[in-house]
Amino acid sequence: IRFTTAGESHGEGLLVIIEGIPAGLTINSEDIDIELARRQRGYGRGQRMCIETDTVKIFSGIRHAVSLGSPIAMYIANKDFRNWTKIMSPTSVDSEEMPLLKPRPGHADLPGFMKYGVNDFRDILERASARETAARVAAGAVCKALLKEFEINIVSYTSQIGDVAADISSVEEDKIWHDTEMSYVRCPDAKASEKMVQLIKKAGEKGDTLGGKVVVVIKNVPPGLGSHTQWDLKLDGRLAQSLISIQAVKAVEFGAGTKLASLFGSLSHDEIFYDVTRGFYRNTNRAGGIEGGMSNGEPIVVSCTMKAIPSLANPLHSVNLATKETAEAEAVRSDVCAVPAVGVVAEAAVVVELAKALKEKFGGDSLKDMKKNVNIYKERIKVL
Ligand code: EPS
Repeated sequence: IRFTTAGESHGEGLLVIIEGIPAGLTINSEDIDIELARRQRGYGRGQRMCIETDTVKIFSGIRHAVSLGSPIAMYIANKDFRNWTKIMSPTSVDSEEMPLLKPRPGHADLPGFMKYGVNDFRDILERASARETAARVAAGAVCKALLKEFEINIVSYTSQIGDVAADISSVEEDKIWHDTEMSYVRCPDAKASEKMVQLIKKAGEKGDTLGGKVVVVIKNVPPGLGSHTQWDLKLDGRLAQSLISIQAVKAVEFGAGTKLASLFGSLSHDEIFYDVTRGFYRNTNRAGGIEGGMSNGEPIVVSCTMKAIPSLANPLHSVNLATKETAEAEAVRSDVCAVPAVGVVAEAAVVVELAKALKEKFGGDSLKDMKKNVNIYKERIKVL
């Protein structure tokens, strides 16, 4: 399974092609749209989200809501394009737009300007924009449908925004999902959620932005996805690559993550137990469900840290690329905080990588074959 995206933030739209999805999988465009809508929500999102109502148009690979095994191509229109037809025209037109020349620290503006030899860093920011994550979420929705067939469930929640951290120890496990989706910031701790909203409000009033942290939890992943045999086959390495490539994500942690630096070995690992009905199990999950680059059957728990968005209404110090004079960075429209959206994007990143690993292990051009193979494997593991 592999996918590729195309599209600029203010161009006509976003395209995504995902290949390798087995035939026979039920995929409804409404389910993809639900994921796209989840990505658009969250307190702190900018005006752009009031313009867009992201929906997917399926071009190929699906017939009568069932996958054909051929490449699935999907399109998400940018409604805002109607306001940018000249600026983003693919043909040569007279545009009176001034070039963007005052790069935002933390964005792709300056390195992209130097690397590509452009005269206007709009040529860079259009593709660097997190708008591209809508296409990734569409690909993720297809993979989510695949994982659902194997009863692999995925949830995510916001665990921190700025200096406000959530405490979910008192939230009942089966309520986490409901409470997360009800919260304006996708945080299941109601008190922290309210504080996060207030903090985002304050940051917005000051022309500032905020980052934070999200946690993704995937349950019922069969053991043995990924492999210890080669560096680029390790499941944690692959998930980390996929997650860190999300715009503004600066750190990825599995299980106890950076806390492990200060713990003795006796408190760092998950002791192994066995029960005839449960099979092998652990009472802790410091490894976050992955050992030796392979899923171990415990829930996969991975968190992502997102930096504060670098488009500040109250801009940072910069330099005019044409005159080399001191300047304030361009103040372009953006979000104050997009951490709630990152949770949804991170889910997509994780499910695509898990779907790939699942197909590698169990093969199958058709869902039927894949299911058969998974069942045979599960039987073998049971009687190990
Ligand atoms: C985004 C669309 C963008 C930004 C944001 C994410 O729309 P616009 O630039 O028209 O406001 O709101 O992009 C960034 C945070 C960024 O740094 O580029 C979206 O659809 O998620």
